[in-house]
Amino acid sequence: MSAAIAESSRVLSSEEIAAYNRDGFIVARKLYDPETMLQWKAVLKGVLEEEKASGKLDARGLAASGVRVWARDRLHPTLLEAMRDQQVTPILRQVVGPNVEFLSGKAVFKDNATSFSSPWHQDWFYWEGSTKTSVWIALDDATPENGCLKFVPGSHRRIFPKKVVGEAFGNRIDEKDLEGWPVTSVPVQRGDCVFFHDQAVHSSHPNRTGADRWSFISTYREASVKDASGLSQNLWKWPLIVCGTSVNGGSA
Ligand SMILES: O=C(O)CCC(=O)C(=O)O
Repeated sequence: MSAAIAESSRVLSSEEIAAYNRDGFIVARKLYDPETMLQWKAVLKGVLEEEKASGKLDARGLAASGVRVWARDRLHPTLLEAMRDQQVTPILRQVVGPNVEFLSGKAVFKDNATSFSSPWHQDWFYWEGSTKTSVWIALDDATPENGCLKFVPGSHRRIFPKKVVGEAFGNRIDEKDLEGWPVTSVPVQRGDCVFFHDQAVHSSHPNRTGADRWSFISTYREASVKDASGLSQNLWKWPLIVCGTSVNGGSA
């Protein structure tokens, strides 16, 4: 382990790494403390309010989609610094590799106005190119009642047929293509993190409670692999190096 990483940092056990490789996802429990998660959520709410007030964001569109993405150049400094902090970096080294770069972060919020269930999909549909790894950070407790994630374990080893529809989460997988596959709901508590492969098929439950279910999803890749992803040309022009070196123009 690098000298820069505190000895108390959490790492995955060999069993957890084996589970990640087998299933395409793993939950790291209590990676962050609940107070920090409430601070991040307050920061994100503040940013979204500012963006709405300044006219940068259409409030109705935002409420309808429940999603907002920021690349490195637009992400709030508190969140940007956290994208390579001592909680997440040791596990990224384990599941991504020795060279890691951060690409973008996304707030996904369900509340009393926005209760959607995300449809089945592989994130890879949106960007293609080299393998990406995302971290779904629970800013609130998430359960089957309020919209936790669901995964299809082992689905990350193949690309499923893509069905394109003209609405939010437009790249989807038809339910019939998942017949016979197992489905696992993944309830988490505030501060837990779900690390997942970009081919891991996932969706989420609707929020039936009216209470907040906020999450923040950060996305990374192995920076030593040249990536031909379409998003590299626009959204991901300036990756942030988490550790190691980048062949994709990433910088510290
Ligand atoms: O947080 C959710 O409800 C699901 C988000 C999701 O599937 C995604 O952003 O890829």
